[in-house]
Amino acid sequence: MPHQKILLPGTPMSTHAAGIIQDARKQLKDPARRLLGKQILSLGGLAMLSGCDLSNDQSVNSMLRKMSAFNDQAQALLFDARQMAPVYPAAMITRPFPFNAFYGIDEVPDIDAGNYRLRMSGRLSGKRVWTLEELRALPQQNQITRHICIEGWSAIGSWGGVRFADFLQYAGADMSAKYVALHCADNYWTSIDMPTALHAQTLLALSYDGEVLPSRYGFPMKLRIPTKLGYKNPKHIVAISVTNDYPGGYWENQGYNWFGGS
Ligand SMILES: Nc1nc2c(c(=O)[nH]1)N[C@H]1C(S)=C(S)[C@@H](COP(=O)(O)O)O[C@H]1N2
Ligand SMILES: [Mo]
Repeated sequence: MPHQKILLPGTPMSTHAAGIIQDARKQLKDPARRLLGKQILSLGGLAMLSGCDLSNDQSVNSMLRKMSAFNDQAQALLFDARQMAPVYPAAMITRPFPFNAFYGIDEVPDIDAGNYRLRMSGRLSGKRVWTLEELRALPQQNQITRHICIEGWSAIGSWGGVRFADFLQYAGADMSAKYVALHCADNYWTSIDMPTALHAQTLLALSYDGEVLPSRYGFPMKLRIPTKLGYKNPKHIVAISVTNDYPGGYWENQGYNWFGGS
C-alpha cells in the first residue's frame, strides 16, 4: 500500500502521550481497541474522532474516555449538523497538498471531461445523468478546511463546488433515505449517512485552489467532507446512489470505522 506516514513538523503529540495511548489500549472496548491494535486508527484519526488536540495529558485522557465509549452508533448520536469544521485563511494552505490513494500517483485515473457523466440512482425523482458542464453551471462556493488522513497526516486545502445538500435537492433525492453511496472511477467507493450528506460544509468539489480539480485530487469531481476523515472523501466520483441498504466502502469493509468523523 502506498499510504505514507508523514509526521508533520510541530505535531503536538508527545511521545509520553503516545505511551499513554499504547498502555490504555487494553482498556478500550471494541471497535476502538481493534482499530488501534491493527494500527488502522492513527493519532491524527483519534484526535479527529475525539475532538481532542492531544497536546497534553489531560487532552489525551479525555480522548481515551471518549474512545472507550466509541462505536458507529455513538458517533452518529454525537453528530451535530450545526457543528462546523474549522475553516482557515488562504495563507495556511499546505503546499504542495499531499496526494493519497490505494495506488500510486502514476496510476491516477485519466478521465475525459467531454465523455464524463455522473450517474444518479436509487431513491430520487430528478435527473439521473449529469454532464460536467451541467455540474459546473450550478451555484458554487469555496471552502478552506483541513483534510485528515487516518494514516497520520493532515493538510489544509481549498476546494470549490456545489453544496451537496443543494445538489441532492436538484436531483430530487429522498432526504429521508439512510445513506448516500459514492462510487469512483477507480472502483473505490464509500458511503455516508444522510445528515452528513446534508451538512452545510459537505461539498461536491469541482475545483481545487481556484483551478479545475487536478486529476491527482479527483478530477472531475470529489466529495469534500471536512467533518470526516480522508477516506470518506471520495475522488473521481462517477455514480451516486441514495439508498436504505448499507453500502459499506472500500476501506470500511476492511475494518475502518464507517462513521469516520465528527
Ligand atoms: N477514488 C478514490 N478516492 C479516495 C481514495 C482513493 O484511493 N480513491 N483515497 C482516500 C484517502 S485514504 C485519502 S487520504 C484521500 C486523499 O486525497 P488527496 O489525494 O486529495 O490528498 O482521498 C480519499 N479518496
Ligand atoms: Mo486517507
